[in-house]
This record gives sequence, C-alpha cells and structure tokens, in this order.
Amino acid sequence: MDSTQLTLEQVPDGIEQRLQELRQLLQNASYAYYILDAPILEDPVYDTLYHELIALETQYPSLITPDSPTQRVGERPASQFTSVRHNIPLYSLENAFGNGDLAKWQDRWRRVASDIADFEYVCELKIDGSSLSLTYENGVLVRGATRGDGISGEDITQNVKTIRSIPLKLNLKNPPTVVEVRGEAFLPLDSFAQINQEREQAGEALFANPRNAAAGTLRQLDSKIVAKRKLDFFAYTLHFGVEGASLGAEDIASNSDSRLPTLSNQWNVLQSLKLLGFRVNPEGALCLSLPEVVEYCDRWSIERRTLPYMTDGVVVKLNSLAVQAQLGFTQKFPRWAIALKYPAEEAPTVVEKISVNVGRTGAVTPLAEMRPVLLAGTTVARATLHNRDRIAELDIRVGDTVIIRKAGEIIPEVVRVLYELRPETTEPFQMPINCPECSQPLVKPEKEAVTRCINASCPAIIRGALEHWAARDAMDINGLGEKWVLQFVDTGLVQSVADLYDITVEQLMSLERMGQKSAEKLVSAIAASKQQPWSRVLYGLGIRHVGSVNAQVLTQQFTSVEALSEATVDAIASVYGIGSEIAQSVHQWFQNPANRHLIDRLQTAGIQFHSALRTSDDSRLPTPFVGKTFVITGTLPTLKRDEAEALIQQAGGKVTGSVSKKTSYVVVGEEAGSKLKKAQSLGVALLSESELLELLNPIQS
Ligand code: 3BA
Repeated sequence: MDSTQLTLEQVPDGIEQRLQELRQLLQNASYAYYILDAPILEDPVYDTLYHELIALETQYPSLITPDSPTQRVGERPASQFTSVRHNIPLYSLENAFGNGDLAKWQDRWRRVASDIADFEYVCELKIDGSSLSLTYENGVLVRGATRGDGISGEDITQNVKTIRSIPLKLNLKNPPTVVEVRGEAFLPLDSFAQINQEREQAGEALFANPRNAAAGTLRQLDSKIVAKRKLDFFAYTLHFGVEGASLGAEDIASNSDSRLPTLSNQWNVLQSLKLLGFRVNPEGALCLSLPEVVEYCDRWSIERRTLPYMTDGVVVKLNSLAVQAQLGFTQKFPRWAIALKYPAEEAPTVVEKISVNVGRTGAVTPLAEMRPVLLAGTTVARATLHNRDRIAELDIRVGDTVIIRKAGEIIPEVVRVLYELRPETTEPFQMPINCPECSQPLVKPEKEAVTRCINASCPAIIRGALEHWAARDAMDINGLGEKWVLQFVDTGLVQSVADLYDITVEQLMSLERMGQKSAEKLVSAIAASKQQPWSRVLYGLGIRHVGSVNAQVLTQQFTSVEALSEATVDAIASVYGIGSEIAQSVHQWFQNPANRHLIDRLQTAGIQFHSALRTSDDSRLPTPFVGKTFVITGTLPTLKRDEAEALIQQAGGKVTGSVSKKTSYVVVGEEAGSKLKKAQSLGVALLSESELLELLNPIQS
C-alpha cells in the first residue's frame, strides 16, 4: 500500500479495520449464499453493508484491494485479452466410450505400475463447460485464464471475477504464496435457455449448446455482460506452488490451516477445495472398485437429465496422488484419469431440401429439411445450417446423408456430411443472391457471418416485426398470430406496426374467413395493447440486442422515449448490464428517420412511451418494495405472472424463484403448492394479489 497516498487522503483511525471487517463479512455472506446455499445475511442488510463498503472505498481509493467484493465487475471493457502461459500445463482427457474401454484403461495402468495395490477411484460428473485456471497469490485471486491449448490461454481475470461462486480470496489463514485451482465454468441450463431466448428475441444467432455459451461469455470483452449471465464454477484440481510442481504429500506442510484434510488423494482435494471457498460438484463419488465405477456411470447416464446443468460423461480418476505421480502423463493425457463419454445423441438422415428463412431482422438462415429421425427422444426434421460460411465448410447438398446432433439438447445441427454416400448427381448449394421473399439483393457485410435482406419493406421482415410486436411477452395482442399477419401483409393492409391501430372491423371482415365477432375481438385486443407499459413497447419495437430483460433495464433508467432517443451511446452504456454493443444499437435505431416517424405514429395512436410508475431509484419516496424479495406462487386471479413480476420490479422489488428465509413476501395465487408450505414453515409473510396491488397503489401516479 502506498503510504504517501494514505497520508494525503488522511484516513481516520478505524477506517482500515472497518473496511477489513466489511469485506470479511460480505465474503462470508457470499460463501454462505453461493456455496453453502444457507444465507447468513438478509438481502437488504447485505446491500446496506455493500454500499457502505463502496462509499468508504470511493472516499479512500488507495485502500481498495483486488479481493474486495466491490471488485467483481470491471469499470471499462477490455479491448482485447492478453495471452498467458500456464505455470503447469492443462492436459486433456483421454476418452472412453463404454465400459469395455474402462476395463482396457485399467489393464493399461496396471501394467505400467504393477506394484500398485490401490483400487480407489474418484468419479466426477464431466461438466459440459469451459476449463479455467485460477491463480491465487498470497490467498488473493490475481489471475483467471482459459485453458487455450493447455500451454497458454487467455487472461480473462476481469470476467472470472464476476462469477459469484469463485472466491476472490481463499479461506485460509496463512495461504501459500501461489495456489492454482482449476475447474469447469459452466452455464446452468435455465440461464442457457434464457440467454438463447434473449438472443432470439433480439435477432441474434443462438448458442448451439451451454458449452459454447459459457466459452463465448467468458470471452466477452465487457465484464458487465458477463456479470449478467449466471456463470457458475465447479473446482476439481488444486496445485500449490509453481514450476511444474504438482500436489504431493510434501505440500501439506506448506498448508498451515489445520482444518484441511491431508492432501494425499483426489477425494481430499475435493473436500479441501470446498473448505477453501469453492463450489465442488456434489455428485462426485469415491468408488472402491471398477464395478462400482461402472455402476456410477450407468446411473448418471440416466439421472444426468434431472440435473440443472449439462454433463457429457464421467471423469474417472485414480484417487491416490502418489499413484497419480507414479503413473504420470503421456504426450497429451494423464495416465491416471479417463473420461467416459455418454453415447452422442447423433443420428444419420438424408437431406431432402435446403431452404432459407428470412427473419424479423432480415437475417437469412439456411435450413436443412431432412427425413425425420428420432433423436434424444424427439423427432427431428429440420436442422439449422447457420450461415453461408458453414454451408461452404460442409459442402452440404440435397440428397446427402448427414449426421445430425441435438446440440445442448436444444437446436439440432448438422455435424458432418457422409461424402462416401453422396449420390452421383448432386449440385453444390448456392445461397440465393436475392431475397426469396422480396427479390431484393441480399447483403453480406465483410466482417459478419450473416447474410441479410436490408429492404425495410420486405414482407418477411414486416411479418416478423408484426409477430414480434404482438407476442405474449411484448404487446400481447391476443389472436394476432402468424395466420392473420400473413394475410395483413399479403393484402397490403398493414405495412408497419403502426398500421395495426388504424384497422377497422369492416376492413377485417373483408379478409378471408373473418367474421364480425372475431373482427371485433381482434380490433379491441389491438386497442387494449395501448395500455401496455413502456418496457413492453420498447421490447416490441424489436431493436437489435434489446430483449425483454434489456428493455426492462433500459426503461427503468430512461423513463420516456424522449429520454432514451436523446441519450448518447455513453449514457445508455452506463446503465448497469447494458454493454456498448447494445447501447450502439439502440442509439443507431433512434437516428433512423423512418423509426422516428414510426414512434410519432405510435404516439398519436396512444401507445405508452412513458413509465407509469415511479422508478426504484426515486429515493425521495422509499417504497415498501425497495430491498425486498418476492416469490410468486400459484395462479393469480387477474395478473399474469410476468405482469406481477414487472410491477414488483418497477416498484424496486426483486422477484426470485424459490422461498428462503431471505424472502420478504410470498404472493400466493390459486393452486399454490410447496412454495406456500415452505413460506408458512419459515414464517414468511404472505400476500394475496389484491394485497399486492394495494401495496403498489400508493405509488401509482
Ligand atoms: N475433471 C474436466 N481434466 C477433469 C485434471 C484432469 C482433468 C479435465 C477435467 C486432467 C469436468 C481437461 C482440461 C483440464 C483442468 C486440465 C473434471 C472435468 N480433470 N471433473 C484429470 O467436469 N469437465 N478436463 N482442466 N486441467
């Protein structure tokens, strides 16, 4: 610490100690929350203490330490990552497919070390994520790096710090100078689904599986975006010291904390990692024989489907570190570990047609339409071919036999083409030069992979915009589905979302199969959408990168369309969780005169372009919601769940999915189940919908 700076800042007595205490308490609270799943502080208490810490650090910046809980999100995005050499290389794992391979592996290592009488194995689920190496110096996290090629990776320290289950400081009284911890960073399946949903809504390319999503997220230059995506981390290796020194019995002496078990085997390493403050996968098992290993693998080949994260196999490791040291490594793999991979969920089929789809953003996606096959429990007949580059790479043709895979059990994709089976008379597939919908020339920007139609009046784009506007989580216009949108656009009745609000019952009745009753219903559903809040309106506009979550975040900060449309890129990017790419996209959208004209027309039609409720940052009027955590359970009489959530959030409250001691209120609807029971057993306050609305009412303007 710089002492001259300290005197300049005139740090009063006791401040340093207070800072230390705050950090320790907040660190303990995070550990209890993220690792033990047993919170020790109420959310508002945590927040208050956290803010006290920020205030003190702002006042005395020289006292900021890199392990302070405030240092999880970096202020400015990195411009690029630097390459770092690993102190100890990260090996890869040999793959085994089936129990036969496991037995062969056992025979092999027994031959190399015939004197070994140790038959203990540790089985760990193989998490489908991205390997990370974390370096702690004197107990403080100083570096996080990707695996890269195993010899060197990329320095992604700033991003790694945003992962809440990675401690910034080891839970050790006298930490060794250097500790290296390795493990798997991953995205839980629900976060993966949410990110893809956001990306779909925002017209961006989807991640094929959680592994790609995790790897892509870790390589984001803007750590604010990383912080928003709920990455998690399971630790599995622990190294003390540097220079190729792997963990051995002699390292134990350097570890003076008596709570740690003797580090003589992998099982103890896992227990120690937990004590140091890491999450360790809870399903790992110590097996005393190969048949036990086989049983473990068989069990998890089924039960893995119930886990909230993706696994693609089991890693089997010999337990004893002494045995590991004796066996050593081949060129690529440790001899003492192997990955039993589950049979891939892949199947062969034949391409019958290659079509192209034009999306709402004009993005042209080629699709393979195939002879239907059963894959991972569902029938698959279409697979995405991603883009022009991917097609060129595959050289996929109609008539080809291909292997398809349900990646991440979500989007089917073509893995490879079996060229040996290609019929004689096939032709390479050419991406169309003109839009299949409007015949205008397609455009492929040099730097991008996507081909786009840029004709604003392309019927496919208009249809996409209308469907998006009417969607449930946007303006929620009941009855305005694909079928009517197609007719509206085909007949020229509707050319933009603003035209919807001019439609008359008579016009609708002139359409095919539309009776008076349904016409009246649709017109009133369209009119009712004028009541939708500003956040839904913004989302409904379909600005690239603005999914429903971003729209909510943005409208909380910019409470009117005027405020948002006049905001600079920097002002937009300064909103927590909004990166520069999103900010640029929003800013650019409002620069377009056609879009400004659209807003004018929608405003004239009576659409909400202002927040109706006070925002949570209106500190003059503390609401009963700020700092409170809500759980909604059961069906509410009038509010849809996302409406109730939005109301609570706009009033400054937080909505979570599960009831704990920290929950302030549980909003109870009909057919509430286990969450209600849990709330009652914990003594959490219950609210009915009407009580919730009453709480909201005083702040409604
Ligand atoms: N254990 C991946 N490698 C793993 C330490 C060894 C190892 C893995 C593992 C080499 C998982 C290869 C990349 C690497 C750290 C090297 C696991 C998992 N153990 N449970 C035996 O869950 N995916 N991956 N990572 N060092």
